[in-house]
Amino acid sequence: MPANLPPEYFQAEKRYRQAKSPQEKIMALEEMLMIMPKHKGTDKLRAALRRKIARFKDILAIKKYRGKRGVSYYIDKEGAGQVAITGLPNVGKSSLLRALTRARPEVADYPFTTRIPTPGMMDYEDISIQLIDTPPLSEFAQPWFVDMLKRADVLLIMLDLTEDVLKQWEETLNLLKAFKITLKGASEDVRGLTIKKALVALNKKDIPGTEENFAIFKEFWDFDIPLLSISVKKGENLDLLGKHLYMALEVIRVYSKAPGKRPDLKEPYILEKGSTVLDLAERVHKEIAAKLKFARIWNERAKGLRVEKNYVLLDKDIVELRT
Ligand SMILES: Nc1nc2c(ncn2[C@@H]2O[C@H](COP(=O)(O)OP(=O)(O)O)[C@@H](O)[C@H]2O)c(=O)[nH]1
Ligand SMILES: [Mg+2]
Repeated sequence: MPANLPPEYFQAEKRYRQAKSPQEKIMALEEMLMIMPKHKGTDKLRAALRRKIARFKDILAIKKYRGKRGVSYYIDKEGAGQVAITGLPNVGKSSLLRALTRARPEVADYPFTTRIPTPGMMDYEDISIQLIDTPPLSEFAQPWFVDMLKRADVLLIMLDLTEDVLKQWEETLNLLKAFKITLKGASEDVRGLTIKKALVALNKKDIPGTEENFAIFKEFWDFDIPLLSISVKKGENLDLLGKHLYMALEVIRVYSKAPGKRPDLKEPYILEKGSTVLDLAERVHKEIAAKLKFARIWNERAKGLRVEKNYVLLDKDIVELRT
């Protein structure tokens, strides 16, 4: 702990310790962060404070309601997109959230450990993706749970390679269908169903003999849905999983740049794939969008190329909006 912290810092820290709600904790932490001098010696401490703030913000994202049908949950979207982790009991959903985020849902080797949803933010390159750990798929699912799956941008379906994977896959699809959900690329008849983008991860590949199960499953697989074998326990293929999740979200990140200045590479704008220069301008500021004349683009191929308002942006473009 650096010795040169001003007394105001310790007052704010005391307020943090005594805070009763996540909002109060966040306020006190933000004060501590503001007061703390910015230099190399405080880098770690400031990073730790920022992590704490982020964790309380995750907690705040869960909204709990008590209604006629009992307790309901709703999770505000954050970051580049919301991914609901779903699957039968014990496939490793909660373990995955623990491995990829700061969230700490309970993990146990008996089914139905998870009864409430837990969100967490996963870092992917320079952005973050929101993951939600959910209760297992079952015919007794609560209405809020079905709504949560329908609302998510992507479903990450997990299967357990130590069990009969084909049977689990069929059961998973049938349960989703009972909730009126189908997966993009999984069935022909989609009338009356909500279509969700999905990714399938077969977990526990660290267990000997499971490669064969994966090989057989891949043989059978003729859906247009990405398939991945992972081990949460050993951290195998989790990088690949992050990349696939990002691709499944179908978003791009672009960096804005003011004329004559360096681009702000810290905070990309996240836009839907297919967005144009004008879409970006609207996100940046209404007035800029109204006065927009053209833009200049920097990427691997172009260095300051002039483009028009309807130019379709690509992931990682640096854009200078000209009014
Ligand atoms: N061998 C192995 N076990 C795992 C892996 N991931 C999770 N588990 C175990 O599987 C059990 C169920 O995990 P949990 O995350 O609670 O599953 P959930 O019910 O889907 O949330 C626990 O005993 C975990 O330790 C993995 O990659 N390999
Ligand atoms: Mg769980």
